[in-house]
Order: sequence, then structure tokens, then C-alpha cells
Amino acid sequence: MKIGIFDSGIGGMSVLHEAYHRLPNEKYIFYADTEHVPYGLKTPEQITGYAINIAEFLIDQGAEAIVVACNTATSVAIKELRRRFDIPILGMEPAVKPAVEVTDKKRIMVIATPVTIREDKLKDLLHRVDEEHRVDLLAMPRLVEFAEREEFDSEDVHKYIEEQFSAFDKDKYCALVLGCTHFNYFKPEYRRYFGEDTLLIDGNYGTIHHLADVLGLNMSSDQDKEIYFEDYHNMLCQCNTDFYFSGKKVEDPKTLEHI
Ligand code: DGN
Repeated sequence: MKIGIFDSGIGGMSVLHEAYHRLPNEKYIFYADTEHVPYGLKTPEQITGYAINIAEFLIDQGAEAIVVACNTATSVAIKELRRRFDIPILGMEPAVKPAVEVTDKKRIMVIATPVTIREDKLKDLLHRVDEEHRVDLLAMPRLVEFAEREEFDSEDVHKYIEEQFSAFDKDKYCALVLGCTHFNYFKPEYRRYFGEDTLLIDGNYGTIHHLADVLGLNMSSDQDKEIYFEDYHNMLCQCNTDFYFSGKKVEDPKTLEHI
């Protein structure tokens, strides 16, 4: 089966990695909307327009299902995509539910883009989860810029992360939910700040699990592992994927210079 996956940029490659890891026999088309990244600072109308164009493109290329590998685009555009296109369309959801299930009744922090934090989709999700957990929300838009520059552990990254988290008491959090796919590349930085006991949880497994269910595919039962940016690069060499950056086919996505 051919599965289209898109994001504004390289964040979605972490979702592609999860898909390839769990469903290695499928064929993938990955689209990074590098012309319009970052989505987090665009209007809902703009993001919905980009998402519709990309979905049309992926379907033209033969996609039989689409994963919106972007929490921001999911928040504002998923309903419209499902209304327009007659194939399964899966989105991202900040992994608040799994965080609540595996942690005791303490605080959870969700980090995401300003759009995801503002939109009703996240508010609705928070209303549906266990009310005994306190959930704090924090927008960290600059992490998207750092990720696009492949800058994951510079002094500026340390400083930004420390500054953003400094208003919160880090010892109170049992889980940090990564509500933006670009944020998945900074796990060592969050660990450094929160320590080993805070659970770091992204939405990738949940989305790919849901995708497998919807498409009736069997997931490989390999163990989870904490992955780093280099893992995505390595995966790009092996996986059965066509890469498009802003509509242009990229033969060697391992060199991310065109992003
Ligand atoms: N990777 C996207 C997300 O999950 O929200 C958004 C990044 C961006 O373009 N701001």
C-alpha cells in the first residue's frame, strides 16, 4: 500500500521513521512543505490551504492513505481534508491520553506550536482526559527553527529550553508530551533539564498504531527505542520512500541542504 506522509518540514520524518519501523513493507511518499515552514506562525486558513494542496499532490502520486505528520496542520485542517478526500486521513494528537494512563496523578506538560496550543482540538482533548492530572501548556515555536537548521544541541538551544521551562517547577512533572513533530529531535535536551524520571512521550506510536488499525495492517512488534536525528538520516537510506520537498522530487534526502 502507498502511504503519503506530510509535514511543514523535517519533523514529519520522525513519523515516517515510526511508520517504516512498524510497517516496513509499505511504500511511502514523504512531502515536506519547506516553502511554508513554519506553520506555527501562519493563519488557520493558510495552513488549511497548504494541506489541501499537498493532499491533492500525494493522491495524484498514488497515495491510498495520508498521515498528516504535523500537529499544527492536524489541529486546523484535518476536518476539511476528511471532508474533501475519500481516503483514510490520519492526524497527530499530543499524546496526553497515554501520558495520563502511564503516570500517577501529577502534572503533565504539553509543548507544541502556538497554533496547536490555541486551537479547540487540544482543548477538547484536555476536557476528555482524567481531570485529576494537571496539564500545563507551553508554546515553543523556536524549536521548529532550530530543528530546520539541524541545530539540536547548541548553546542557543540550551538557553532557549532553559528559559522557556524556567517558569515551571520541573520536579512536579511526571510527563512531558511532545505536541509537535519537530520537537522529537530534542529529547536529550529535555532529559538534561527534567532528569531521567520524567516520561518523554510523542504521538508517533499512537498515530502509526491507528494507521495500521484503519488499514488492517500488522505492525512489527519491535521494541521502542529512543531515537536521535542521526537515526532518521540512516533510515532515509533504506526506506522505500519517494521524497518531495515543496513539490520537487529529492533523490538524496540524506543531504537536507534543500530544506
Ligand atoms: N511539525 C509541526 C507540528 O507538529 O506542529 C509544525 C512545525 C511548524 O511548521 N511550525
